[in-house]
Amino acid sequence: PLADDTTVVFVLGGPGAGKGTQCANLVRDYGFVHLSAGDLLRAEQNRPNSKYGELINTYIKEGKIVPMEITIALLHAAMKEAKSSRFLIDGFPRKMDQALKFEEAVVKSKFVLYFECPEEEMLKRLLKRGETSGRVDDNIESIKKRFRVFEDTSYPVIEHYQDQGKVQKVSCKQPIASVYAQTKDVIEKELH
Ligand code: UP5
Ligand code: MG
Repeated sequence: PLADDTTVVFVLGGPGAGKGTQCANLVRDYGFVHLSAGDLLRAEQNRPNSKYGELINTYIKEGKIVPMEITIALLHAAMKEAKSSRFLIDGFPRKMDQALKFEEAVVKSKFVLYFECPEEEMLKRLLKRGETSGRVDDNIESIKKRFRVFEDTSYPVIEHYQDQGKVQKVSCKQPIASVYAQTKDVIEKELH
């Protein structure tokens, strides 16, 4: 496990809610290290000689959740390497078993920053991004699958933390700057 004074914030929300966008703002203003589980998986997929490349590509295209051993190992390694005491863990945990395993084997989270966004808004954003992103999952078929997995499998993780009183919800429907203003309020309140 990492040092007990490590501050970990889980950044959750549906596909295209704006998790990565807002994390970039928080890195600039609060010195967090930002680790997106999806980005780490895509990097592993592209790493020459990775034994998981094919598997990760298939799971991501289908919007399915990669076996947690792979994702947790990538996150844990990146956290040890970063040697920071403040992390934003973006897009993880998205399944209950991952949440329990990560908090037992790596470190407990301080709270959850949940970006709430209506599906039609996320759809619009992802289709637009898909024009240039090159992501294998930014197409209508994959997006629909990602939405279903979010609702059926990932949302229960948010409810689990809600029951513990650990969820701070930010509505994502406004422009990026207004969403960030709300996000900052949450961070100031939770960190000070
Ligand atoms: N945008 C952002 N905010 C906006 C705003 N307020 N107004 C207008 N536009 C806004 O934003 C998406 C787009 O919207 C961008 O073009 C942005 O400019 C615009 P972004 O910040 O990228 O949103 P984000 O929530 O980060 O969306 P992302 O697509 O990254 O979310 P996902 O959760 O779907 O993707 P992730 O990379 O986390 O995971 C991808 C896949 O990896 C998963 O489906 C799964 O197959 C796999 N995975 C696992 O298996 N296990 C894991 O633990 C994690 C991922
Ligand atoms: Mg993202």
